[in-house]
Amino acid sequence: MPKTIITCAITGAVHTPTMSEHLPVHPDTIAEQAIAAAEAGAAVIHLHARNPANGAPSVDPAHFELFLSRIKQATDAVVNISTGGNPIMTVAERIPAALTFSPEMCSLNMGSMNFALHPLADRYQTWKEDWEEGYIRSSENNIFRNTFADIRMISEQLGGDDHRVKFEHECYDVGHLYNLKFCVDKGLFKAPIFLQFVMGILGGISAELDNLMFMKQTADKLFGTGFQWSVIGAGAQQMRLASVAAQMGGHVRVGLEDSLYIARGKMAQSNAEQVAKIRRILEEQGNEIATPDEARAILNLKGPEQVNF
Ligand code: KMH
Ligand code: ZN
Repeated sequence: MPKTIITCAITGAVHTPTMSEHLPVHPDTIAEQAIAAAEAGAAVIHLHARNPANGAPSVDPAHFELFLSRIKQATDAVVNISTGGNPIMTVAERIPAALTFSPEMCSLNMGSMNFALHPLADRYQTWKEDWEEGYIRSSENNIFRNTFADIRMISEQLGGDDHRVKFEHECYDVGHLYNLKFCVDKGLFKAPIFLQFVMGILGGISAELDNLMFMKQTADKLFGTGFQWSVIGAGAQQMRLASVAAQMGGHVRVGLEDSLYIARGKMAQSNAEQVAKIRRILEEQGNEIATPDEARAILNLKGPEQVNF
């Protein structure tokens, strides 16, 4: 069994300040929670930025700059910058931070979808910030745009010799695996490709074990041995899907981007708390946790000395 890479997604663009006081939305808390998550065992830190003034999702390189070098100085974790950024923006708007900082990894979303968060809005009567309710409700009618041309553009701009970024291919449904297969056959991405099965987002496949099996079987059929894979169980299924994925030879992603909870009905106090929990579960079931350098070897990353922050 290969070692298991724990990715921790620190803040994302799904949850808003009202939803949890523990969600880091300020550069200081993003940095502190990222460093603590790495110390708890996360080899990869997946990062979005927030506007420090109001906690809104931001793709501004100036907002990333406020925490990237702090994280790099304090940990040897692999930094992964999101190119999903904010589901209401185009790809061209979402990639300047990745182009500026040239990280070892970036996310790459493998299809267009109605990335729907609107059912969350009915849980809250009042909101801390005035952007939150409209942002969440408007997702009912929003297409998160990731066309084949967008995907090719990201691969050319970030995957080529200038940046040599390794992608976390976010696949929200089985069709996204076929989109990726098409791109691999066109020569856009080289093995080992790194698949992230994103399960439990409304608009994509649900977070059920039989769907996890189907995603894995389809990946095996399409990519043979030329891939590594990981799973996000968004919301309540986070720990369950992660522990099963690791038993199947997959890697795992946790973090407050994907779930605000540590157990049924209990809010997580931090990203590190989720990392520590999945680490305990995995070690109990016999998985060994990959260090950042072991993750670099498994995923064939360019190395921390090649980034621009
Ligand atoms: N928020 C996750 C469900 C990205 O950053 O590119 C998907 C995500 C997208 O992580
Ligand atoms: Zn993300």
